[in-house]
Amino acid sequence: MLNSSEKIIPQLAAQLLSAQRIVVMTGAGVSAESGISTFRDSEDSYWSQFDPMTLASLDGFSDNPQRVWHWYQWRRQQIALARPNPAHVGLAHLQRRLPLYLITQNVDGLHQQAGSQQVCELHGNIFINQCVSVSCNYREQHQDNASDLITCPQCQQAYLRPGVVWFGECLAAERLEAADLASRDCDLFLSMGTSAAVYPAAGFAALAKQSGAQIIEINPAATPLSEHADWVIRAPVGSVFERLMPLLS
Ligand code: BJW
Repeated sequence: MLNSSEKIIPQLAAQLLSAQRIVVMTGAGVSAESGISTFRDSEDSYWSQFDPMTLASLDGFSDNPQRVWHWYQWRRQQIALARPNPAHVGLAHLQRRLPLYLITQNVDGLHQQAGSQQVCELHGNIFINQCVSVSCNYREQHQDNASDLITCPQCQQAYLRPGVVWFGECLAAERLEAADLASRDCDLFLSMGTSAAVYPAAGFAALAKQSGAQIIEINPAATPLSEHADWVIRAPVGSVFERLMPLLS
């Protein structure tokens, strides 16, 4: 059901206050108002400009590690300048007050910067480096001054790569399981700022729905989830939180 009337924000506030277990799934649209590009939805988005398999797959990295590393360096610089917006801040506030489990596909760490303590980072974190070799478990926090490719200091054989999940790669089992369990067990599932196109993340709303949860989508554009959602709020998520938070504080 599409509902963009003025009443929708008070209704959302009431749903949040009465829910027993809330799951929020965020995507790139939640960081768009912090100035970070999305992947698919506009001419400026990453996959409109660059080939995803060249930059976000292990094959792409193997073909040209330098190209991939530099792209991630450029994104790290953009992200380092970004600040949490009203949606990140509002969600952190809600997490302190309500039984809210936060799942994000974003790798930018802005939820944590806004004060969210527990965040299930499904696609990893761009400020982690890890050894590309599957037989080496080396991981480190990325240092700002590391602009060139780094050889793994542990195995000394392979390059470090960003600690994000690329196409064709499995998500970390413990995060996948935690997100799966929370989605099956919630009574309110909010999907915000995601095109709901990338699996397995896009499948969690369906798991929640099968368990009887209400599904609410916040996104200015239609997605494959829209027709399955109980309500859709067609607005930028920052403006929704600016109107929502005064009703909850
Ligand atoms: C706003 C807004 C505002 C804008 N307010 N909203 C089942 C079916 C079909 C395919 C598959 C399947 N299972 C697996 C696959 C393959 C693949 C996949 O899903 N492909 C699809 C594209 C078809 N999945 C995988 O490969 C995953 N791995 C996996 O499943 O492993 C098992 C396996 C192994 C081997 C073989 C097969 C399976 C891994 C997926 C990894 C995704 N990685 C990326 C890059 C991460 C690193 C990085 O950041 O560089 O993750 S791709 C990119 O997409 C990134 C995002 O997290 C992800 C989702 O994007 P998101 O967040 O939804 O952003 P957008 O841009 O798509 O949408 C933004 C939305 O915001 C838009 O709707 C706007 O309207 C909205 N918006 N402003 C509110 N102000």
